[in-house]
Amino acid sequence: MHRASNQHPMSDTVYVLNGPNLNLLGLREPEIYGSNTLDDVASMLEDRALELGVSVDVRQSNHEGHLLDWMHEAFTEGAKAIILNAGALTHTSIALYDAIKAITVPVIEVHISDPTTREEFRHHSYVGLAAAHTIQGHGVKGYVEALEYAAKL
Ligand code: CA2
Repeated sequence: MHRASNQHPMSDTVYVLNGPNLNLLGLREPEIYGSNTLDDVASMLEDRALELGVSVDVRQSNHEGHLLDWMHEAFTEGAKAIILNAGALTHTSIALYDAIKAITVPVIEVHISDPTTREEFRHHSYVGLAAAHTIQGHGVKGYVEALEYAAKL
């Protein structure tokens, strides 16, 4: 999934990267993640981005390497910020931690649910150790809050 809203310099572009299984958003487990789809989230972000004078590029992949490549791309292209919901890779991926440390683009970690109130294995976040800011447990509106935070950077 790849949705860009454009006509802005790259320095105004916020990458919104979503990891494994987030393509199922709104389609499965609505009691945990709500009933909005990732396309709905992309539309919400595009509307808010217009108001904030930034642009968003919303992507999803089930492959860790794609997320890493996109983070490197955001860095080389000079993106303003990255909003990252790495899904379960949050709790396992030292590679994502290294990527966040390696690039100068600020990364804002987002989780729809609050992983710290769920199973023990979700309590630790490699992404959170390196991210500039974390928003979790605010449902999909957490993405919009992350965009507002990014726009102020
Ligand atoms: O709360 C979040 O946003 C999570 O990042 C979601 C991940 C989970 O592993 C993290 O601990 C917290 C899971 C993404 C799975 O997404 C689905 C969405 C809807 C239905 C099924 C899976």
